[in-house]
Amino acid sequence: MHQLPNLPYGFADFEPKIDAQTMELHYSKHHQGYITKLNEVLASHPDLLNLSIEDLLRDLSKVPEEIRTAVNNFGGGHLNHTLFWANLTPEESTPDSALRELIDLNFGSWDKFQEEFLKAANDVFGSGWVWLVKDEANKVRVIKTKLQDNPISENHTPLLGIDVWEHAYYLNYQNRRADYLTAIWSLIDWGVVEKRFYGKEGGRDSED
Ligand code: MN3
Repeated sequence: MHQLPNLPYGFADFEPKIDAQTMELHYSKHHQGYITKLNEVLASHPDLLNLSIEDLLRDLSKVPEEIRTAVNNFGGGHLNHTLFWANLTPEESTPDSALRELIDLNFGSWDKFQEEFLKAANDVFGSGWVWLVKDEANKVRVIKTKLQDNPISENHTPLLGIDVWEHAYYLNYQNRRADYLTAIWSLIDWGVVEKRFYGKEGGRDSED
């Protein structure tokens, strides 16, 4: 059975940038909702319940066609949010020199990276995510995904994922997605991004 990961901070720890009510609803209703539905879908396929969420989504062709869309939506919702919570920290976080070098190499400069990332996040039409990923050639780049698709299904390693569904910001920011993005940019745990690049941290969910 898939379960909510524990959060290493409290719901109110990002106030006033992200309000406690949004955090609580997002975690205990939205994320839990994806997990509940994923477990319901997998109940009829016990062999698949033994796979980690990453393994399920990495190769969706292993998932029977009649539940593939549901596994992608609910499983993606589970993995995306698991990665997202771990990407955030109430502590001060600055990218260290190795990560900065990597970004400079791939984007030209940190400012260009930030600009490209935030533009992509603003440009997501409707519900989706923006990501910094490592591709198969070990390059990092910014991509957008629709709904709850996860980059792992396209052979990309997600390093940083930001939720731009309205439920992530609407209570506090209404239609002002750009303001939410400015706020959340200041809450990113760059150490986690770097660990994921080097394969030291997977954002794996807790399993029974
Ligand atoms: Mn969400």
